[in-house]
Amino acid sequence: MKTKQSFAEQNLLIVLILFLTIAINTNCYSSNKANAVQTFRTQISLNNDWKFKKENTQDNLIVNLPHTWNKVDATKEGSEYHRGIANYQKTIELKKEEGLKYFLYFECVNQEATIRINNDSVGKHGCGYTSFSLDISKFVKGGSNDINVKVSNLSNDDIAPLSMDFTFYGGIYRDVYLISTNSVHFDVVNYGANGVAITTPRVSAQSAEVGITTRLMNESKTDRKLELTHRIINAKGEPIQTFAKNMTLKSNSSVNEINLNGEVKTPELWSPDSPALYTVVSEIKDVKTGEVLDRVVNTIGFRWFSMDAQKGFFLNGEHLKLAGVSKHQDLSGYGSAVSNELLIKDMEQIKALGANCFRTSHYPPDPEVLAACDRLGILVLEEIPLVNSINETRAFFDNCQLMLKEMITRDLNHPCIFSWGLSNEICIMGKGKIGSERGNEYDKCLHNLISGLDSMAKHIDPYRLTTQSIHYKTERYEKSGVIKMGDFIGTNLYMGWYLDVPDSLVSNAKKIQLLTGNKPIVISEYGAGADPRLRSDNPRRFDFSLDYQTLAHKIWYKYIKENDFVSGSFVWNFADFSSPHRGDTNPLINNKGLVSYDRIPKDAFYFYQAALGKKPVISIGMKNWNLHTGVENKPGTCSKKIEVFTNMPEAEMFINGISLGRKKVIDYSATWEAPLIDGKNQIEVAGFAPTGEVVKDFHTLNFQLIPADLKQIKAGDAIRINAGCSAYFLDEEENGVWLPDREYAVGGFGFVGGKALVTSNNRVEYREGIDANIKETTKEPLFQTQRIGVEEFKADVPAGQYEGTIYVADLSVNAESSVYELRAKDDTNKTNRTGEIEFDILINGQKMADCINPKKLKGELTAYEFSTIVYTNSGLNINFVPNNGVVGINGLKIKKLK
Ligand code: GCB
Repeated sequence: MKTKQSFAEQNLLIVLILFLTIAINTNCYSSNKANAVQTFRTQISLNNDWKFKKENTQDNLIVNLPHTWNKVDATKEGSEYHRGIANYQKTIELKKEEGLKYFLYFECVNQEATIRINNDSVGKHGCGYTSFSLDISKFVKGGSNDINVKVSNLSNDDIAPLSMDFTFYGGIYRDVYLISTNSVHFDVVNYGANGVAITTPRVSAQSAEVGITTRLMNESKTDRKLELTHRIINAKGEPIQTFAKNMTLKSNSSVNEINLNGEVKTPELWSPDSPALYTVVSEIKDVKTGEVLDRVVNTIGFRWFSMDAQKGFFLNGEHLKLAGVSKHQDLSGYGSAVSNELLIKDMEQIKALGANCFRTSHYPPDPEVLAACDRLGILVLEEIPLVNSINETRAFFDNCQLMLKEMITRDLNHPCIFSWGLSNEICIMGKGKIGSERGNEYDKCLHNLISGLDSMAKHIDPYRLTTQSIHYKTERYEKSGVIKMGDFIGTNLYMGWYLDVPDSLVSNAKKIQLLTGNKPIVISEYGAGADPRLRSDNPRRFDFSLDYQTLAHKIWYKYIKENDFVSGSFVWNFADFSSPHRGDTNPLINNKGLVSYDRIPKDAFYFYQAALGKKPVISIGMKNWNLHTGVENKPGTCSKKIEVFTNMPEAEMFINGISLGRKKVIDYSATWEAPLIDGKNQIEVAGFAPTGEVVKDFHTLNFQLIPADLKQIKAGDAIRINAGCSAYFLDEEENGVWLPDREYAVGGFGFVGGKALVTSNNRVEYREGIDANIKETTKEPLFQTQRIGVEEFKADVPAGQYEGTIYVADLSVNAESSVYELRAKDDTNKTNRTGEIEFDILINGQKMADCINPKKLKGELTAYEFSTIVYTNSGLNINFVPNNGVVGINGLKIKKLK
């Protein structure tokens, strides 16, 4: 059972009584506590014990919220995740009391919710990311009440987003509450807000203007003389200012808006370094009886900001480079149904990264996330889920406006928010050719929609900046005029990933800025995919190695930092997330995160921590791998580059207690060639501040040293080669690391003949292997790459018994291309593809396998392994003899058994 923070801050007695009531009968939501008549609101979690049933299925489950029905199938290969309809049902017991009001508050349901109580239709909501409340007073009765929520995550042409590069999880995936209030109360059914809207129109170090708009209702049978008060309380719990007003509210009146303004002298300012917060306790009192009838609590903060096209962002009059990340809500093992505690943990990890800013891509987050940003000191750009394209209908327009209104109304009071995002890459999938009659018609609609949203945002909240995030192909934004809308522009730039080189990121941002009429600009997305299982000694674009991701971020960040016209930047993405159309190396996962789907930091995380962090820090980059391998290149050791990230000017590395020397740290990084021995290696690094402060990091790396002279290979040793791939692949299932592809050299091992299968499209001219998920394996990086035209594999091993395993998959088909167009259509260089293949295998001249045809044996894009045991007096020669096509091998392992 969960309670909200605002609730906890309310009358302690009521809280205790409530807990007692709940403890005695968890299903009884009573308004008549210990014979005391309830005077003001209660907010009770309804998260537990919902009966859940997917339409047209037999399963009847009991679930707790947050819940999504796509927790498992979103990342399960081989079938589409379920988009459909499901029902949630819950019975609550209520001692309905005359004069009390009852509401249901849904933090979020994706995407359409139809609510019935005791079989009466109560209401509907159609946006998967905003909160809403319903007045259920006239639908509930004393005794048992049946709440039914029908949920659909089917696509609906009237509701944004129409397409997306993320999973569209179905379910009630955020909290649900039952709120009861006195008949005189703050408005509850107010776009997810609590009836008290607080703005700080002008703030300086000397004073802060505060404007409070309150929505009050008297739904009682008599006119009431009331006192409205708002007490502002500082962090020490001291009231520093009270705004009050007496009024008479007519009986059964609808919403009354009361505006009060005032001033707070010498406010403690809110900033990422010092997120000073104040509490506003708002109460309605009956003047006659002195009884408090309703109370809500809000958090506010005082800060001011501005943005300049050349000089960047300023907070409280000081320059602040916005350095942030974007993030989706989902988490490995939970889908989108993530508890408040884990959502807050994410925000704490973002703070620990050193970020001062967060873009809530591509939709409003859970309210607890924003509360955490207020507390932690993280500025927020919050956006609606208007992504990729629009529909030119009234219903679609209305829905976009509703989403924007719900987002701003609910979240207006948060000091962390500095900007409202109106859309993301809205021209990536327009209708009609640009400039054609159809194109112009579409662009006109687009223009009207975005400019309407912009005006609406400014009307509801004149004190925040509006923005949009646009992609690099600007023609349609220019043609439609959308590029000039909003107070500043966000640009999603993937120079160095989908196209071009990392060095051109910022120059492209400049080009886009000029097209906006010189608006302030942020880089709202930039990033590179990285599979936590891949490392490369020679990183290159689209190899999905951790090393390329780090390399690119180092370059991107350097340019961003040096250029003041870039007000800020948001790494895409803080964490890996599920995306149903992705065929990257982690299937159905967009792996551009600085941390993995289960939040393990990648090397680039440590780089940013060093670059952004204010406290002295040092981290060994390789520490998310505790296993590595390599071939001996000096007697008894293999030297490997180990990179360290630190904000100290100098650092020193020790391997197994021996110093590798001090180095100057350049751009937060220093690299040593570390001689690694077979078995455990103790890595120690120390960073030295000029003040004498020393920071350290340690890591134990288990290293499998492959002898240069293979004659020294021992029983139990295995050699694994990831054919056609230049990266090392950490295979946790095998507790081993696959070596990059290699040519045979006398005394050693490797392939003879052939080359890596390389595909290309109009964005990426060189991608080893293919962009497709491979079935029946967890070794995707092994099976996605292939060496084609292979004749032979040779290993100069000593006499003994060996197991040889050959890994193949039919890669002759093109992967289904994503509806998400950032990854351009696959235009593979067909001459480089193997087509259907069939071959025999001979080991040391003896036929071991006939007619290996992966397509026939397993089907397209499916893993196939062939294993055999042989004895040799000396050396292994594995020959691949084609019967049909060109032989393609994805991996090869030899293991000395005896
Ligand atoms: C983008 C989109 C984002 C995608 C990202 C990517 O530009 O705004 O939704 O996930 O690119 O990884 O391709």
